[in-house]
Amino acid sequence: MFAGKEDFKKQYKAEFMETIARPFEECTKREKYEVLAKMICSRAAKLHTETKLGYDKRRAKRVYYFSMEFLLGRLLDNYLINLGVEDTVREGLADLGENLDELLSMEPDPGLGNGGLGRLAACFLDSMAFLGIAGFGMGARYRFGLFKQKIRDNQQEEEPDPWLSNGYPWEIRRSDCAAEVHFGGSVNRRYENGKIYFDHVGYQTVMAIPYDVPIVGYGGKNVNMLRLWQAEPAEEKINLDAFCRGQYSEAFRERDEIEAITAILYPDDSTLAGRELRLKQEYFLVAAGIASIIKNYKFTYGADNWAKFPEKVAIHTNDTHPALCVPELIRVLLDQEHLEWDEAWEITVKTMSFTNHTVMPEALERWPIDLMQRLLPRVYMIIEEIDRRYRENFDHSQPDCQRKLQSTAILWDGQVHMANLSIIGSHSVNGVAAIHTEILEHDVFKDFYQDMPQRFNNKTNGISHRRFLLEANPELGRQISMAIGNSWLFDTYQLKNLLRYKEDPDFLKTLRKIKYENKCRLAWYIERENGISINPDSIFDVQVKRIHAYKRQLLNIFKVMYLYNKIKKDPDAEIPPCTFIFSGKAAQSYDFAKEVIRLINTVADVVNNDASIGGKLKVVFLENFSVSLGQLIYPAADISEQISTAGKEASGTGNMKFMFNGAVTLGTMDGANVEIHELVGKDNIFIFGLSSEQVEDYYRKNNYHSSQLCEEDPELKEITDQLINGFFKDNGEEFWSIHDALIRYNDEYFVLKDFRDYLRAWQETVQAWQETERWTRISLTNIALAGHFSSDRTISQYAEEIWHV
Ligand code: 26V
Repeated sequence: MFAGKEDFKKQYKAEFMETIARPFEECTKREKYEVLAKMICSRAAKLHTETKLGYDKRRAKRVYYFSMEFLLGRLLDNYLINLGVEDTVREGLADLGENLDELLSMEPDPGLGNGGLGRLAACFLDSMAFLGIAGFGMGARYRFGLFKQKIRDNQQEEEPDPWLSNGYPWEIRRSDCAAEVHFGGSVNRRYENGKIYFDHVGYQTVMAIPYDVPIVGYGGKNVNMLRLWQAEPAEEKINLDAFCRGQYSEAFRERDEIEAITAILYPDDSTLAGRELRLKQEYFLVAAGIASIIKNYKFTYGADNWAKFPEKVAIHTNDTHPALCVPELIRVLLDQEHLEWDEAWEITVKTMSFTNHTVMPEALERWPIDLMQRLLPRVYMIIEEIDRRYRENFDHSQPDCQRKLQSTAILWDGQVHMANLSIIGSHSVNGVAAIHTEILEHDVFKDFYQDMPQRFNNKTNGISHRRFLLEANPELGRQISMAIGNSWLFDTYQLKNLLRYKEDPDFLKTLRKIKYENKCRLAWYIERENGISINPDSIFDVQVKRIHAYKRQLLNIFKVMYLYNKIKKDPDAEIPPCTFIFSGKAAQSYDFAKEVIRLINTVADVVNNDASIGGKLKVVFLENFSVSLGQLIYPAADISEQISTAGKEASGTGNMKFMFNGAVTLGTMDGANVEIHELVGKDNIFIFGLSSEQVEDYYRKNNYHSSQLCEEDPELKEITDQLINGFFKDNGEEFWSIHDALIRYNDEYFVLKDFRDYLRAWQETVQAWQETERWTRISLTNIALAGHFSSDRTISQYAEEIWHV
């Protein structure tokens, strides 16, 4: 790419006159970033053309990964690393008097996702590109990403995130690949030559314009594409009459309505409000994506070669959000390509696969039938037919058949059950961690599992170690490579060779030094952002993720309240200096989660400003969590808090990001924690709390009584009382809703029940931390065994066992 730093400098400087017609010296830092990014993007796009030629030549099977969310994070540093030119560019820039890190920080972090599901999709793209799989992302180009979180008066406030306002250098608009999407209208049946045809008429046409973002694989050999679709009017829709009457909003109404489809990411990952716009978004992505797949397929394999389709195309749906791929593909095969139902159905099921990411019933998608019918009349007809055939083949003689039909049918109670549609319409259904898949098989989807066990499988999540270790923690990356060579970058299992250094005091010391420096880096950030001064020698105890009742940030802050109360009573209590770090967003309408944020910040105010505790405890809530903020936080953590109620967290991926960076897990037997525990063994992780079986047992038998438990435990009682007894009076309202959830509504997530065991495990963790050598060995063991949680491993399994590529 660059023959050396001189060559880079020459090309880079020439680029300025090309793109902004001003010399390097006269440009702002943002412009310097933009020119550099644009330059790397166009090189990457060229490499993509070569990659694609290779795929075409090989007639490689294509994988299309449909997701309503892709949380890419910043790309420039990642791509410089993947292309192997980071040092060249850094040195070249230094010669020009510029600092690469400063330019990197100019890049917007596109928040096109809510959390784990969206980031997983981005890690998968990275791994597919690295592994040379012809994998393409299909997503939406939201004009506003997930809201910007501001903390004011201890509370979350939401502000829009217009991430595109300065342009985005990584995208290439492809008007030539536009697709049409049809909404509304009605369907006419027509009988011709002994065949029934369905004509969709009177619809509104929306244009889908793709913006392609190159996905550069590590090593720079493969460059794939993420295709982000934007909604636009078919023709410039302006009502001139209204305009002339001065009624401007009316004049632009239809255009605005269409553009609204990709205006904002749906920011609630806890409940489906059943909003029409969200359904429009889902179908928009699906219809545009399927159209482009079909076009590409016909171009390569001809217009009547459909039987081969599942051999050459795999379509994967990231949760049920793109579940309409099933009826949409059938619709195209029937109405456009004139296949018979049986053939279209077989092709579709063989092509489609589906991942479930949650067992929380309120997050399982269901759409009102009347809405679906009005918005997507033809697609709905097909769903109805799938449901009819499913019921026709259903064995009505089996025991319990009515209940079973109710739990598996697509149409029930006036709603379309999207998970059931996905399962019936796919050849593979997977969960994202072993325990999660077990729960799907034996609980959530047990009736399906009974009938078609072969359809179910597990694919434990993974993360991009190149972003979350090599890029986020370059010094650790360097030391690992110096110790064991750099093969771990493409084969993460090689990290286990680090175990050889377990008894090497120098290496352990180096690890401590790296951690210390990362903690200093985060401490500076905290000082700058929150004005709180942090002791880098304190324990960094970190919980960063979306705020949800089941993730139990509440349990964590109760621990802080407990410690505070303890020090207040006994100033000599033996507690090492601790910094409790929280970060994460709550959905706008999730009142409970927002109260938890307010509680954390209120406790922080009290604790941080109480001189009498001698700075032993500090509590920090970092606003506006994002991929890039995560990259700063994970490398600095000592303790990784993974404390969800057992059975509720499908996998978690933050747990893996911490692990790669040598943080030690304090967690429940939930999600992928179970597999971390299995790998590192009980001496290298701190486990507490009810098991998922115990949790289920309490629900079933209804024999947990939180208020009684609270009465019996004076220290716990003190904490719950502090929520409402004026303890925080100077800091605003009492926390009645939290108190109610715990006491009146019987603590659905077992915060009080797990509290004592959590404290016990935390104390053991802190004890281990104080034994410096032992702790560093635990940390090293975690890094050494993290290799299993690379998304390269996950994607290899998807490729082999689901997509057959
Ligand atoms: C849910 C919903 C439901 C209403 C419609 C909009 C919407 C958007 C996002 C979501 C989130 C789906 C669930 C999710 O993010 N699950 C997380 O997936 C991670 C990757 O597999 C996994 O590690 C986490 O445990 C799981 O909570």
